[in-house]
Amino acid sequence: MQGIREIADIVKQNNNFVITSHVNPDGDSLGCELALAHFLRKIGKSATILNHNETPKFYEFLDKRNELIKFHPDLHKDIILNTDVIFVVDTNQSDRLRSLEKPVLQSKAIKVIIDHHLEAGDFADFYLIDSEATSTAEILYKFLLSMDNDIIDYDIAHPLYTAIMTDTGSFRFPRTDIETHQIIAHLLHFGVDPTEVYSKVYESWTLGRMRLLGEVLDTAKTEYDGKLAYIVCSQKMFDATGTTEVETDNFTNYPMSIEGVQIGLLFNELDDGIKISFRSKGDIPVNELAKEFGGGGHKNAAGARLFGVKLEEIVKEVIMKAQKYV
Ligand SMILES: [Mn+2]
Repeated sequence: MQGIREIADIVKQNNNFVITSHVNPDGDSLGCELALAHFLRKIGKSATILNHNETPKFYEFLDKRNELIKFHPDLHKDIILNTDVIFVVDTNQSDRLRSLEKPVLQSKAIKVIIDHHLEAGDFADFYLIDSEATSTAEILYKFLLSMDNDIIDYDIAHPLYTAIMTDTGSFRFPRTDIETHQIIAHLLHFGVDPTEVYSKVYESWTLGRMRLLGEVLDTAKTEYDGKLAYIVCSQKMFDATGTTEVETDNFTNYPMSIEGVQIGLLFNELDDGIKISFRSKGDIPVNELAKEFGGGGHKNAAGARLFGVKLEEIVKEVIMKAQKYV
């Protein structure tokens, strides 16, 4: 991987590190933050993790030492401005840092991105990107081993395992391969318990989330001879079930599980706009479709956010434009 040596030197030559990731953090972003912070402390550095959002409930088990800190400008802005290095993991777009974007861009710290998404933005100094990797965690794993072959322990393996498990949909998404399983096998050597991790992430639903899923599935429709399926989640449903957007994590898998579906869509109506999640099978570049709405992502998984638009109208428009992809 390009950049691996330069970034290793940056780690060796500096002492204070801030680690952050994208809005609405997921298993990959949180797992990478914690693994990287633990690694840095293990080699004698100081590391602070700052996130735009609070940690979702079902990922709190990863954070036994309360290291995942919700960013407050008054309390934490100076940490970002005065640190030596800022690591941004699992995104390469500065606007996805939300409330951290401004201080990160203002900071004179060396900015390093570790990520597996396409079309990197250009706000950082160094990039460690592999868009073929299942997860940022896979890239981070290789980076950590390149620095020290013996560095991995339970506290690094546990969040990395969680990150890879969640970003591969429990080891079934297309880019899961021999190497992924080899990395997982290695991580299991350090005492990670697959049953525990799966149960903490996927079997810790609230009743509200279950009811939200029920309401969302009720909206399922297909188009184009069953090749496209979509579901819609409205603000009313969030209110009625006492849930928030984070709890729609993985809902996109449901339209994809209808036989014959090649494109699956989830429309989320949020306070300030509409979030669309795009999924596809095989060679359908759903990131191109996302791009038509100002979004982006991977070939088989992408997203877009639109502001100042009506839910019903945007649903119609996306489905119309999806026709040439099915
Ligand atoms: Mn990821």
